[in-house]
Amino acid sequence: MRIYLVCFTVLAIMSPLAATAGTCYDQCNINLQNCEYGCVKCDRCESGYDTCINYCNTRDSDGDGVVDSSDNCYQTYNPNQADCDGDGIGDACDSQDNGWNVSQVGARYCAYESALKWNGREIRLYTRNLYQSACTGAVCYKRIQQKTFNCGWYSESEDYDCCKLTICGTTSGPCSPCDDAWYGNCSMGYPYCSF
Ligand SMILES: [Ca+2]
Ligand SMILES: [Ca+2]
Ligand SMILES: [Ca+2]
Repeated sequence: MRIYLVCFTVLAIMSPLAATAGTCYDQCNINLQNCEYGCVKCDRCESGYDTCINYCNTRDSDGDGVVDSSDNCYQTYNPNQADCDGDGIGDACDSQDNGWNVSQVGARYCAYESALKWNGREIRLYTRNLYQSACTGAVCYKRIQQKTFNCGWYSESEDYDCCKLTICGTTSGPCSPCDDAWYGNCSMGYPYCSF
């Protein structure tokens, strides 16, 4: 009696109501294991297994002409298989935009931060990188920390002079990294990248 129950299960998953592409093969394997360990007439169940796998290989759940095993959105009709970010998940069912590529690496400083540490005030200088989405063309930026140095017990109002003294060796005259960092705008109208 057991063999018929197992083989019935193999045949059952071949119906159009069978589950997703991922579970189609899983179900075939599960039932083959049942054949190996539970069936008396294993050849009969193994034949069903072959039929099951063949069905999985040729099934096209969403009817877009691409079989489930090759379809990058097997439950969504998308015959063009477009995948703008190249992550293997088609645009039609991809909720995550992974197509962000660096479009500009900033050499110019655009921001600084100061923080009190146990040994004094720490200054951090940043530059900006721009990223562009291969999917939407949208642009965003990220701040990239470039230099960190400690200003001892300078007060916050003296950070700028401390920066100039540390980077350029003097507090008089211009000092591009510090000038850029203090007065540069990192966002330039772009949003900060969410990734
Ligand atoms: Ca399909
Ligand atoms: Ca599809
Ligand atoms: Ca994708």
